[in-house]
Amino acid sequence: MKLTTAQFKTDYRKLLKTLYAEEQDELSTSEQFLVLGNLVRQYLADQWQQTTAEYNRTQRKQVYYFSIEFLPGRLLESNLLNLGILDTVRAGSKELGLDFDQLVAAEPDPGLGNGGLGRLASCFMDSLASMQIAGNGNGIRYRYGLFKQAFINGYQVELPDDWLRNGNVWEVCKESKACTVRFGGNVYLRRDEASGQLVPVYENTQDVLAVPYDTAMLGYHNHVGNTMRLWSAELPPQADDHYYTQADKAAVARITEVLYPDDSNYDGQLLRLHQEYFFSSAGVQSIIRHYRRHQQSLVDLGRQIAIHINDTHPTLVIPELMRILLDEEHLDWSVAWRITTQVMSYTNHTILQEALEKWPQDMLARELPRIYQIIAEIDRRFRVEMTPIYGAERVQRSAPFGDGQVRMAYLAVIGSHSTNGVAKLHTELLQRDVLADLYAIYPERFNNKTNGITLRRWVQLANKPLSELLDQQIGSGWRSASSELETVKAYQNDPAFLAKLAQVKLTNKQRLADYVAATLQIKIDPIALFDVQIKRLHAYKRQLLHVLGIIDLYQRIKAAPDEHYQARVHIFGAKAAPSYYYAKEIIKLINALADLVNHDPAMRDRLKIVFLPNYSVSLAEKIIPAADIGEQISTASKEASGTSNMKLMANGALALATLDGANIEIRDAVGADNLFLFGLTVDEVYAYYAQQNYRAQTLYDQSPRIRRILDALVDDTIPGIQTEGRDIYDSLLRFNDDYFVVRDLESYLAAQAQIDQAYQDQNQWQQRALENIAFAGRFSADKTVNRYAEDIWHVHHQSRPETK
Ligand code: GL7
Repeated sequence: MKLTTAQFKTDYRKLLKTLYAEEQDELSTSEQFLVLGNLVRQYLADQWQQTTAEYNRTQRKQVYYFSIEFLPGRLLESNLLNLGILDTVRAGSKELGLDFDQLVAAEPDPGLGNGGLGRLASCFMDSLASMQIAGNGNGIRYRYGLFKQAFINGYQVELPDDWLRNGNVWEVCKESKACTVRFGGNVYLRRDEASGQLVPVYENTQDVLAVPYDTAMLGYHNHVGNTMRLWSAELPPQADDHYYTQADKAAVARITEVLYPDDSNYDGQLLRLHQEYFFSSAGVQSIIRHYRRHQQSLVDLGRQIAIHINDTHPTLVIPELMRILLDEEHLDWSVAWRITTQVMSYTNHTILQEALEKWPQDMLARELPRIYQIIAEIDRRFRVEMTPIYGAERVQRSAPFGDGQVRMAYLAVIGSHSTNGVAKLHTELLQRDVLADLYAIYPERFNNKTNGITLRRWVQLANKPLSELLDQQIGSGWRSASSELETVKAYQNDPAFLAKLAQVKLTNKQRLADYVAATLQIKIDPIALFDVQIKRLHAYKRQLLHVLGIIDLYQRIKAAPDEHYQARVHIFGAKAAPSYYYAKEIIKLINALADLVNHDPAMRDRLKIVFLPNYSVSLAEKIIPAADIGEQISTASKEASGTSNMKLMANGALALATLDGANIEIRDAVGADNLFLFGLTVDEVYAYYAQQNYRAQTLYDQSPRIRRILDALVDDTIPGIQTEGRDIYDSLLRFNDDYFVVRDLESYLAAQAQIDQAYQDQNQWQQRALENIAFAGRFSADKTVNRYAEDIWHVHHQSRPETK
């Protein structure tokens, strides 16, 4: 859009007066943010309304991305960037005497997700709009986001995230578009006298009103305003013969009160089932209601809409759509089923067994009786159709019902036309292992869609110094077509450019150092190598391996203090699920080790550990541009894809990585010389599983170095971790190290030694950084969503700035 600074200033002053009736200097920073946010809402209104109108007028195929988590990050700056008025508003703010960066930081960061899965959904929302795809988000408006993490005496404590306290400038409540979601009660089918059709009769249900809150998702410089719709649970309007109590109100509000803080872990709570059906049902109802306003027949539904199931949490959209088609639209089962499978597609995000959702059949029958009947019929027909072809055993292993449970991933594959994994290796493992039986039955449904990230947030906004340098060197075309980043390779042997790249990194490291000094009172030197590991705390992600590497360095410096060591700062960001005891012990270990190391004068600033509390999208934006090394060290096969690996790469960090998830494709893109690989391969891990011959204790017995490192956990080297140190030590030796930490330790240490060596040659290091930046466009979410659009959703874009 077009905007001058003068116009902006006038608009700001006027709105300030309307909203607050006060002088500018009376306002707090967060009130100033609210004025600016509301103004930007006005600026984007045209674009948003016109897109919606255009979608209604042309009846383009709509994609609905159903996800129980979204992590959009702060929206002020990204909306300004996408509108094309970021520089104008920054300059205008300055002239108004506002501290723009402070206003940006005053926006709450909506924590409506746990980690990669939720952030991926938000990268996709940004890319759908930027790629001119008619894409809509559908999720839950949690009253409280993921907990805020604090450390007390080194232990994680969880504080409530009251993100809506000052309201949310971006959302619009659409009360008139509310729908009713039914839970519990009884249901039976009765033949309607007049029409002769079977209709379900519901008794004693608990009805919940789903109220939608819409937020605009803007495209980059293209006048597109898509919608993310988040549902909130309320009491239905009061009936004349019934009065609600305060307790009724509280019971209903509970459904959308909090996000489940589990990451890659299935939580079998009843409330979680209610959340899943709540947003699945509300979403499907509103889609069909909207569709019906413009179309006569539902037979073409599959050509007009696509519903995407982001992990199994929204899988109940399948029986819910069947319910509407059968009970409300009175279609035959076979017609309804054809439409449903045409409309639905599913992404799997993990192979961890503990994350595969299963609901007890009796629970589903009690809580969602009609939905249960429909799933039972899906199960019955699947068995009837497939048993003659594939045999009873395979069918029993792959049907929706098994062991008294409903297996949600199986239902998702059976009730959709596409199932994809999120990296090549992950898709292979789905086909070979986790979903092998269904792959045998429906091979044509399986496909890979490697994850991607939006470079608009992760480079343009998070790393302005790098963005400006790239503009100077290769022009600004990369900002809309990320493959143009590859042209920067032409400067690989240009020492002046490499020096500038190094300077950019130093600037970002200084900025992070200032933040660390201000928040943790730890002084770190930007000249040191910044080695970063940022992700949820999980045994399979192996923060412990990183810690053991630090203990080794600490012991080496203590033993030979006068040797030369590459100065290092090890930076962690990680939340643990509140009930994940082992992960919390690792947090305590990292903090205790940090205390020891950071206060030991013998380290002479050659080793520092920084564990930044409350890792979140906005903290990631500060850390990633400052990283020299990004650790992606999961046990091979366990990390489906990873996405911070892509963000770090785009910011010129070199990966220290196992051959897992998307690391493999990053290696293929940048070449093995431009990252540091170590550790077991998937085949080696699987061979250990098959042969059951892994013994961590033997490795400990054979290697003095491993022994010295592990012993530090239990010999009081690290004060304050009596229980934690012992538990962790036991997890490795007594319980035989589920994630092969000990097995990979020496290989990890060797890779770290290579890194120290490589870092000495700064010219060559910057060449490697450049290579990473150059190929980051391959992992742009713009490309990923285009592949979904073509292969899975079959939607046509108006025009596509970027293709495969
Ligand atoms: C995850 C995977 O663990 C992660 O590897 C992947 O990058 C992400 C997005 O596809 O999905 N699966 C999962 O359950 N969570 C993830 O982050 C929470």
